[in-house]
Amino acid sequence: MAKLFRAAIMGPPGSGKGTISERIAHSFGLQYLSSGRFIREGIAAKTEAGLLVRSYVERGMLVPDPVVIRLVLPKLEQLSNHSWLLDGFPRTLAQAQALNNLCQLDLVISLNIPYETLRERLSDRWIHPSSGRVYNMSFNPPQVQGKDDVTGEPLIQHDDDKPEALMARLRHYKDVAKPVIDLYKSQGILHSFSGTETDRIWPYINSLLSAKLHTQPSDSRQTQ
Ligand code: G5P
Repeated sequence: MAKLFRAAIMGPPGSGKGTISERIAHSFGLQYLSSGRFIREGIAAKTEAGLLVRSYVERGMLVPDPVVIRLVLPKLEQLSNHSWLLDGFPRTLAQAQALNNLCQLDLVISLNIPYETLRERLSDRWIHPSSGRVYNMSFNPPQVQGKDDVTGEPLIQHDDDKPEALMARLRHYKDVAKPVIDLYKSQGILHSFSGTETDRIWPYINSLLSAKLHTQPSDSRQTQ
């Protein structure tokens, strides 16, 4: 059996984690898991955990570690024989340590995107709630304005993309991500990518993953 491959993608709100994750999952056949999507599904289904976390998400705050760890780790345990990509988890050192107790990551992608770019993108983001498909009115607009391309159902905006929640999300991200980034840097598995356009960052990530997944020499790593 081919060696399993476990990766995570980190970055502030709107940095393109979801967009790039979809491309990675599509190009490399990794199972894609998003902590934000699990959380939103719980809120939409009004599960016990969903009701508990709703107020955090609406205020742009991180959901408490024990809650999000209980939500994400069982999903990973179910994928013990699969290669996967994890979007949005771990966000904190406690989450990274909990993940480390379950498995060792092979690679962590970190996205560095300027604040102004993030603000512009998120104020223009539209979502198809049941599938999680993401649109942006200039970058990847839907074929029909306000409608999902596949189902034709209406698109919505996240509560946490409103300006006050967005500022709080960006501040939180900076504070809690640093120790996580430092941890993965010290393990030699962190790869950082900077830029203002996903389409310009993507080829670098694509070639990094091609090299990793086809066991080419590790010195073929590239960053922008
Ligand atoms: P999420 O869902 O993990 P965030 O806030 O980290 O949410 P978000 O907002 O989903 O991340 P993203 O995935 O990084 O952003 O970016 P994206 O959706 O792909 O792209 C953003 C927009 O920009 C889209 O409209 C896209 O089309 C567009 N875009 C992409 N690239 C370009 C480009 O090059 N140019 C242009 N013009 N546009 C582009 O988490 C949500 C909440 O859940 C909780 C927290 O409360 C969080 O706020 N949560 C957790 N709490 C604790 N611990 C965890 N591990 C948690 N995970 C989630």
